[in-house]
Amino acid sequence: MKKVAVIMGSDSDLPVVEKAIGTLKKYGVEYEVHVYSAHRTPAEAGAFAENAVRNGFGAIIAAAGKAAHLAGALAARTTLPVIGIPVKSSTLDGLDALLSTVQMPSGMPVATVAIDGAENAALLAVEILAVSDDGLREKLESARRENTAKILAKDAEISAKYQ
Ligand code: RP5
Repeated sequence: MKKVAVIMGSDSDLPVVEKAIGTLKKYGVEYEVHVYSAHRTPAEAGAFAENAVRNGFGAIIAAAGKAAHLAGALAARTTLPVIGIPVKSSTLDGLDALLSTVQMPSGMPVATVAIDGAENAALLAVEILAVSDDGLREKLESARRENTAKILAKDAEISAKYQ
């Protein structure tokens, strides 16, 4: 199975990124975690992306806040799918990071999740790997069934309460 790379722009992003790591763990996906910044360590970030296919990765998750160019900078150097997590790490509540991550030019896609949406970023990475991995697909389908059952149980409880 291919690995997932989890890259964050600063160690201050870790509390958000940990949710993605936890989800990858839950699905038994191999991953590597790094701190590389588009601005502070551009050479290292670029080299990681350029070597990612050769190093066995199938998707890259990139989390950054403020002027969040990390996901785009990685996407510019690889044809692997890149998933951007805009991190709420500034006085602008993450809107700055959301716009910096999502507004990519044509030809250079980044799949952007919600502000601090680390769990969905990991699930999207798992779904990408599951395209060629039936075991992983079955795990995703089973989790969807569990979620459905949980919501329907809440529906039954709340609708009974207000009858
Ligand atoms: C971004 O700037 C990082 O991704 C982080 O979200 C934000 C603040 O970084 P620190 O100043 O906390 O290192 O590049």
